[in-house]
Amino acid sequence: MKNISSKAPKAAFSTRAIHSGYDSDTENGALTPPIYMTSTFAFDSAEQGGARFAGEEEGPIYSRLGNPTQSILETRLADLEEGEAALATASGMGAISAAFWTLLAAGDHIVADKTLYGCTFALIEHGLKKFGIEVSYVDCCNVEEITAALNENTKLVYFESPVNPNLRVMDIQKISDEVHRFNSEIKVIVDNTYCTPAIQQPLMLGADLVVHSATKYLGGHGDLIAGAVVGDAETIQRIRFEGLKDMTGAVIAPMTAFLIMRGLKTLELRMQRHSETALIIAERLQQHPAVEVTYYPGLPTDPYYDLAKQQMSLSGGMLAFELKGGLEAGKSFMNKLQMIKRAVSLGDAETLCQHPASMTHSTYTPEQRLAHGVSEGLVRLSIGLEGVEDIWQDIERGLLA
Ligand code: 3LM
Repeated sequence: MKNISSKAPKAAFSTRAIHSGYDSDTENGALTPPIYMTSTFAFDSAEQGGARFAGEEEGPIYSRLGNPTQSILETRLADLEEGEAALATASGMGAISAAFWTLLAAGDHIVADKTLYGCTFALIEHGLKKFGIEVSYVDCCNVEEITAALNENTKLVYFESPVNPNLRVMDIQKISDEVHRFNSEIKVIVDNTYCTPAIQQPLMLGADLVVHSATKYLGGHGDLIAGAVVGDAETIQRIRFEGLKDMTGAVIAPMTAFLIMRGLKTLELRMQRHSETALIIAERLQQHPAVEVTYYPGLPTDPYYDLAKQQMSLSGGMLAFELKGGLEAGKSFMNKLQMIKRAVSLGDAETLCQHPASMTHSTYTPEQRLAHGVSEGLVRLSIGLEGVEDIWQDIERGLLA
């Protein structure tokens, strides 16, 4: 089967997640894509090498510039996110930093949501700012706050939806429309790690670029670190040859690209199961007397429920909550868990529990956490693929404690 995505009518998401970008006819019939474990590629002639470097002839050169296994993954990711092109990277932070270093220069201004994954916040706060880029943190749930912050130097608007770790949801379509009305050149970048394209496709809602930590649901098995940027072909090409090739060198390993493709085959199935179980757990947490507040956009009482229904096909596997006893109760809950692992990361088959203030969001100072909406007592759960009653039994044990 040739690149299935080019056939009309378009194949189903799950079909494309399995087949897109790979033609077994050209690979000795191999069912799964070969892993090209090579750092460099031989040229037929000096002229051919020169032509490849000059961009006059297509073909591999050196694996920091691209590798055939990586290319199959990139075609597949672009297809699933409905983008023209994708770039796979060594980590989610590699993807975000390659995009930032390509699109920004000293004197530029960016608008970012006030709550970001801890290392993304640190990259902006300790990286971009050091190199003369101005930052406005705003509440991106309030589109007027974004438009009020835009100025003639603004080059990009950056947010996660839902947000790690507090699960606020942004109106991607409205933000993209308003930002582009102000200046169509400004790039709206959405971190789609929590949803994956199986749930939400920001490019279809008007965003310019999507970034991912592929370490999470895309890989799906907790056995790799990787990232991706998806968008229009011209921008992705720039990020590949500036931000990736020359500035970060954050190249994905061929074996890792293979493992992500293995994960993608079950992405839609997994997201359905993660979402189903997370909703049941969120409902039970919400009703539990020890719980002060539960954050999950799939709960009808959640302030983001309607918006999430509009732009997400499922509610996802991530939830967070605060216990009535605050920080101490949260820690004691975590220490009582038996099956559920106390670990950062998310999107794995195993249910994981972590404390953002002292772990993923410890890059913020306590004052910054307060200002940026990460409460000290918040506990985050990445709901896995185990049986729902087994997950609940462990959580209930923790809550009783
Ligand atoms: C975490 N997050 O446990 P990598 N964007 C988002 C993310 O959640 C992450 C990245 C980007 C976690 C990692 S904390 C030390 C563990 C929304 C990562 C960065 O570079 O692939 O880790 O992605 O929340």
